[in-house]
Formats: sequence, C-alpha cells, structure tokens
Amino acid sequence: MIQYNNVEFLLSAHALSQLPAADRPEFAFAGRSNVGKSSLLNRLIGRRNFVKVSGKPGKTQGINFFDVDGQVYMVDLPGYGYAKVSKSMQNQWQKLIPRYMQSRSNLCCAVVIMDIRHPPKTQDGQLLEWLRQEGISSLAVYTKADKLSANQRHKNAALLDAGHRIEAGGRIIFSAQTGMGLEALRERLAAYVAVVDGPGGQPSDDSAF
Ligand SMILES: Nc1nc2c(ncn2[C@@H]2O[C@H](COP(=O)(O)OP(=O)(O)OP(=O)(O)O)[C@@H](O)[C@H]2O)c(=O)[nH]1
Ligand SMILES: [Mg+2]
Repeated sequence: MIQYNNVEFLLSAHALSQLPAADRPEFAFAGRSNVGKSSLLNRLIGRRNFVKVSGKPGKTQGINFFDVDGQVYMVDLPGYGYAKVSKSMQNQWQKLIPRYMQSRSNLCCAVVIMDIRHPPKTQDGQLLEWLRQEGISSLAVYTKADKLSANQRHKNAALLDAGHRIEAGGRIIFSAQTGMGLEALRERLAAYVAVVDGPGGQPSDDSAF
C-alpha cells in the first residue's frame, strides 16, 4: 500500500536533464487544462491546496514531482488543449512530455483525467491511443462527478467509455470535491506498485505524441 503519510514537493522539471533518478514507482497525471489534475492530486494525497489549483486554465507549468513517503513519485503535468495557453505549454506537450513519458522505465501508469460533463475530446483520444502504441499503461478517471446527477453521470461515463475504447470496469468516476472514487483510485495505484516489484520495464521507441 501507499501510505500518503509524508508528501513533499521535489522539483519542477522543464528539461529531461532535470528529471530525478527513475528509482521508484511513478504515476503521471495528464489531461486537458483545468480538468482538475492538481485537485485530484490534492485529494489523493489528502492535502488541501498542497498542489496549486486555479479556476484559470494553465496553472500548472513544468513536470512537477511529488515524493510520497520516499517511495513513490506522483507527477503533476501541465494541461493540454486550451487554445489560449501559451506557446511554451503547447511545445511542452508536443515535445517534452511525450519524451518524459517514453524515458521513464519506472512509469507505472499515466492517469488520464477527463471531465465527466463533456463528450469525448479528440486530444484525450490521441493521448490514450499514443499511450497504447507506446505500451505505457493508462488509467482513465472521469472527474467533477459531483457536478452531475447519478443518472447523468452513468450516461456520460458510458459515452466516454465508448468514445475512447475504455473498459467500464477499468475507469474511475471521481470527484475531488466530495472524494468520490478516491478509494478506488488508491487501490488501482497500489496494485500497479505491487506489480512493479516483479519484472518491469516499458518498451519505447522514438515516435513523438
Ligand atoms: N466541482 C468540482 N470542481 C473541481 C473538481 N476538480 C477540480 N475542480 C475545479 O476545477 C478548477 C481547475 O482545477 P485544477 O485542479 O487547477 O485543474 P488542472 O487540471 O490542474 O488545471 P491546469 O493545471 O491549469 O491544467 C478549479 O477551480 C477546481 O476547484 C471536482 O472534482 N469538482
Ligand atoms: Mg494543474
């Protein structure tokens, strides 16, 4: 199990040369700008406002490493898909972030976070396909579930499943506000860590996302 007893911000990388040693299990949190990546991470680690959150898209910059119990890295990524965000952010998603993901032999899984209120988005689909091609495990999380009725939640989740070829048994319906889905998410991440203790390694090639 991951205990989440002691969480520390380690560094924000803007180049591959700044990444810490790949010496422990790592999870990356990806998704569109403003979808709630940083909020999910706060809920996951049980700290209010530990990771910077904002109502304005483009809050998170760089590849942000959080050390959990000295045993796991949780990595908060900048968002993609927002026309108004700076050129440098778009560049990060075109070059730096795919290379980061390809280079991390310790990356257990990319958690791909989507807004449960919205229909399937092209860029989320592209990221999920790219991860499949690269042989990098992904876990879909549909967040902001508190904003919908139970009925609508299930309808929208089914649309996202179908649109992105996601297995209903695999994804998680989540709310950073209420904590819905938190236990399921923690269980899934813990299961990846357990697997890493066996034989590991991710295949990768040079194609960019
Ligand atoms: N109601 C509700 N609001 C949420 C939830 N998750 C995030 N938010 C709100 O959505 C906004 C964006 O949240 P962030 O966590 O900063 O989103 P992000 O994906 O990290 O955004 P960038 O770093 O800019 O890409 C904030 O106003 C949050 O309070 C949720 O589960 N429910
Ligand atoms: Mg953020």
